[in-house]
Parts: sequence; C-alpha cells; structure tokens
Amino acid sequence: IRDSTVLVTGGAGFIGSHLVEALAPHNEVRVLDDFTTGDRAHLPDDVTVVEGDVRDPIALQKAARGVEVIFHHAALVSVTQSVDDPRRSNRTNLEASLLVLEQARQEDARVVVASSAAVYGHPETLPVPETASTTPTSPYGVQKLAVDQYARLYEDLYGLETVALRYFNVYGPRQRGPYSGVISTFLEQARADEPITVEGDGRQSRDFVHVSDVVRANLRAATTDAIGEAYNIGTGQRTTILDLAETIRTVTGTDSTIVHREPRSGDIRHSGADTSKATHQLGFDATVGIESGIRSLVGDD
Ligand code: UD2
Repeated sequence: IRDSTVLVTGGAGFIGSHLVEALAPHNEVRVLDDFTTGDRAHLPDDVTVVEGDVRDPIALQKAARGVEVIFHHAALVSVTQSVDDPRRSNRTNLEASLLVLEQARQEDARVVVASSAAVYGHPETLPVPETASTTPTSPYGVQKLAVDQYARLYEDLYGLETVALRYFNVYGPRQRGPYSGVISTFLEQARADEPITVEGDGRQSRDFVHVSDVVRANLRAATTDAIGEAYNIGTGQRTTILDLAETIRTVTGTDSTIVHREPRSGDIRHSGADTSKATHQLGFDATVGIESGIRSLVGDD
C-alpha cells in the first residue's frame, strides 16, 4: 500500500506501532491512541497523532476523516481482565469496534480488524482451519468473534471492504507489560538469570508468529481482492512451552533454571493455525521461524 491516507487505531501499541513504522515511509499515517499502554516513543515523527479513546466518537471521527484504510488494533488485550470485568472489555473490544466500522462506512474506507485465535476456544482440530467451530472460552474471545463476524457482515450488508485477521500468538520487540506473552516473560526472566516459570507440564503448544509477519499480513489485507473474509495468521508450526523455555535458555546463555508452576486455569492445551487460506487467498505466508525470531529478539530488544 502506497500514497494512501490510513488510520491505525492503537497505533502506539505493540502490533500497531510496528505497522505504523512499515506504513509511514509511503503513506500519510494517522494514529489514534489513548497511550494507556501505548508509547509515543514508538511512533515516527511524521505521523499525525490523535490522542483519544477509540470509544470516543468525536476523536474517532477526527482521526478517520478522509482515510482510505483503517487498521483497527485498539483493544484491551488481557484475557484475564475480560474474565474479571466482561462489560469493560466489551466496551472497548466490541462496542468501539462497531463505532470504527460505522465510521468506515461514513468514509467508505476499508477496515482491517484484529481478530484472534481466541475465537476457536479449544480448537476442534489441529491445525485449525477458519471453518472450524467457534466456541470461545473467554469474554475476550466472544468479543473478538463478534468483531470478526461484524466485519464479514458489513461487507455483506453494506458492501464495506473488510478483512479480519485471526492472530495466533504474536511476539516481537516492544511486547512487554503484565499482559504480554510467554516469550517476553521468559526472555525477561532469562536476562535476569531468574527461574523460567513454566505453567503446568509445559507440553501445551502454541503457534508463535513474529510481529514482522503480522505486519506483512496487514499490508496484504489492505490491498487484497479477497475481502469479507477471515484469515488465520500464524506460521502453521506449533512449539511446546517447554521447548520454548529450552530455546530461550540456549539462545540467551542464561543461568536460569526451568521451574514448573500451577497450570493456568482454563488454559488451552494446543493451538496452531491451518494457514492454507491465508496462503492461497491472501497471498500471505509467515517467514520468521521461532528460533530465528527469538535470536533476533535477543540481539536487538
Ligand atoms: C494468547 C493471546 C490472547 C488470546 C489467546 C487465544 C498473547 C499474549 N495472548 O493467549 O490474546 O488471543 O492466545 O487463545 O498472545 N505460560 C507459562 N509461563 C509464563 C507465561 C505463560 O508457562 O510465565 C504459558 C501459559 O500457561 C500458556 C502459554 O504459555 O499455556 C501461552 O501463554 P500466553 O499468555 O503467552 O498466551 P495465550 O496462548 O494464553
């Protein structure tokens, strides 16, 4: 995508800021972020920042005026918080997403929404295709599923150009804080030579996808003809948490030991993407394997 005016909601956050960085050299980029978890330091100088809440229609209207594509990444990403306070996360993850879709109708802008592997709950098959049944196990998953379905419906009902990207376990630079993923937690522990905390037996597995691949998927989604669809965004490869811990020990050369903690209640045992739809319809394939992804993180984060 080039020479376009685009909006990234949550553009100062983990995934959003990497996307902004990729878009900024060739496009006019707006960022809507309330900076509760996002960071100004992650934004290039030449982007237009609207500081505000994605739930605020005035801020959203201002940020979206005249844009051709909206990449919707503003969300409350904590699954645990969504369990503790479903209405609060619903306001940001679902109601605000509807505002974004409505604003896009006003502007006739394409919308790329950040969906999630959470829509599948405990996946009925592995790797899981987009056609699998969706039974989320958290309010967060229900909210993401609703957004994913609204995106499809808006294409159907109103002819709005939409794409939903169902992210698997995204990792990379700038992922930190209490709700960040297991890779950033293990890396922090390894750097401090503290024990690496594996929850449960560590034989649960995930499909870890590097944020640079997630950015590439967004760029494909911005221009694809295959709209009104949801795509799994993962690598197609699963890694167990124990293997991950071992890889991080090796790559960092830490003195950390591996300790086991109580398994997380409601944890999903295995998660892995069937990526064939993304390959064939979106023209997207992940390129960063888990080991080289971790090596690059250790090198530069
Ligand atoms: C991911 C997404 C979440 C949602 C969900 C859908 C992230 C950060 N979260 O949650 O937003 O989409 O998938 O299913 O990508 N673990 C340890 N030790 C630790 C921390 C975690 O063993 O110190 C384990 C944890 O018990 C789990 C696995 O690592 O089995 C992954 O945990 P996570 O929090 O990184 O991500 P996940 O899959 O729960």
